[in-house]
This record gives sequence, C-alpha cells and structure tokens, in this order.
Amino acid sequence: MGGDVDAAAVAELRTALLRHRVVFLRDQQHATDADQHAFTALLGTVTKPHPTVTGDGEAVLPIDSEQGKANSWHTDVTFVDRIPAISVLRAVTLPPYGGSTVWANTVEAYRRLHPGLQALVGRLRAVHSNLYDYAAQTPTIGGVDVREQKYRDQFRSSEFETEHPVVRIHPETGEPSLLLGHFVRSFTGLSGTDSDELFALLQRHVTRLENTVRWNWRDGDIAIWDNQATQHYAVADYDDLPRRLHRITVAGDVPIGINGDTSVVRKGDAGAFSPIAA
Ligand SMILES: O=C(O)CCC(=O)C(=O)O
Ligand SMILES: [Fe+2]
Repeated sequence: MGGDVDAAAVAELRTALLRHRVVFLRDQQHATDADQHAFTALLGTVTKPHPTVTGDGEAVLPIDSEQGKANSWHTDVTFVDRIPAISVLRAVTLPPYGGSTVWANTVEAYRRLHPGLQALVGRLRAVHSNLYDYAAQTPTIGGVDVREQKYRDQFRSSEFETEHPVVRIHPETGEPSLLLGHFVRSFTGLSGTDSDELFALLQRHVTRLENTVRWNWRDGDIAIWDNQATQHYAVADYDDLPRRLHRITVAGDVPIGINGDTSVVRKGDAGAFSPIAA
C-alpha cells in the first residue's frame, strides 16, 4: 500500500467497494501513516482527521482503545453535512483475542424493508449530532457525565448538528439506503418516544446478522468501506488490552434524499474538516 498503486488497480478497488461495500487488504505490515495517506488520496480528497479531534493534524485519526471504543453501530461523522465517502482503517496494534469489526449494508437494509416501511422512512428526516462521539471522547450531555463547566463550554463550542434525509440516494450508484446510526438524536417532527422506537426498529433491520460481515483483524490488515452504504461496530471483547488502528477518510458530498431533499446544517461549520466532494 502507498501512492504507487496503478490506475487500473484503483479502478478495480472502487468497483469492488461499490459492489461489496467493504474491501479488505492483507499483509500491509510495511505501510506507514504516509503510505496510508498516499493510498487514500488515490480514492479521493483526504479530509482532516475529524471535525473536533486533532489526530495527527493532517489526516490520521487514531482509534485507540485507551481513548474510546466504537462498540455502537454508526456511520462515520454523520453529524456534518459532508459525510465522508470512504474510510480507510489500518491495524497498528491488535489484541491477542477479540477486537473484530462488523459492517452492515444499509442499501440492503432499505431494500429488504416492507414497502409500507419504505414509504414511511422516505418521508422522514433525522437530526444527527456529535453530542456523543467515541472518537472525540467528549462527555455526553444527553445521558451521562458532563462534569466540569469548562468541558461543557469547550464541547458546546464545537457542536455539530445536521438534519439528513433518512433515505439517502447513493451519489455513485443511485441506490437508496438508510442513513442512520448512533449520531441520530431524533426524527424531525416525531416525539422522543416515537423517535426512539422507530430508530430501534430500523437499526434492527440494518444490523441483522444476514446483512453483516465480521472481520477478525490480523497484523497488516486494512479495511476500506463505503461510508455511504454501511454502518459499522467495533466489538469490545478484548478486556483492557491495547488496540489501535489508524483511520483516514475521503471527502463525500451532501446527501440527497429519495425525494430530492438535501441535508441541512443546524449547528457547526464543517468547512475546516472537509471540502464537499464534487
Ligand atoms: O475500532 C474499529 O474497529 C472501528 C472504529 C471506527 O468506528 C472507525 O474507525 O470509524
Ligand atoms: Fe467509525
């Protein structure tokens, strides 16, 4: 892996990604952050590490078990309007057991919904926010622990909130998919209770085992996923052992819903994180 992959191989990878949603590369032990960056740049415009987390300041977001575990179903960074199109994740330190990652196909999840439910979700929009983000390790306001005013202020100063259509049209394949995951706070216009119950129902369809692939990491592995057609979950079954992976994301565009409605920013400006992909 690096920037020296030929155009035909990149095109093949892209085709595989659009078809299978996740692609795995093995035996890339030699790869450095710079190689990962150069390789990811072949797939599109590389974003900053994260809207609120500095990472390496350039492109790399460390996903480190010491800082947080992503053991909750989500699509990356859906609290901004320009959701990353692709994520590239490289194993750096793996635990001797456990710590696999699971992906779910959100196009398939929509396709398998009853037409009545498809009609319902096609008319809904959802508010996504970063009030909880494992990567940012910010204290949550919605449920837990915001101990110090200082944290609260810092945190609020970088709050992001975006309303997205629930059914997103994939910008490359035209396929409708369910755009949900753990950054969703509520569905616009529904009560909290209705939102919670509908969210649980839809997430149950997204995450049914038939709709997933589970990857047991080996040293040198890299996972590349279409962040416009998947959710993922990092299984936290490795006790307190160290686990670290490095993520780089590719810029995406602003979602368009099945009725042509687009996403609307409510809080935060993600311009410094990522351009909007052409
Ligand atoms: O830890 C993992 O396997 C995945 C973490 C994650 O959610 C991500 O890299 O976006
Ligand atoms: Fe993630």
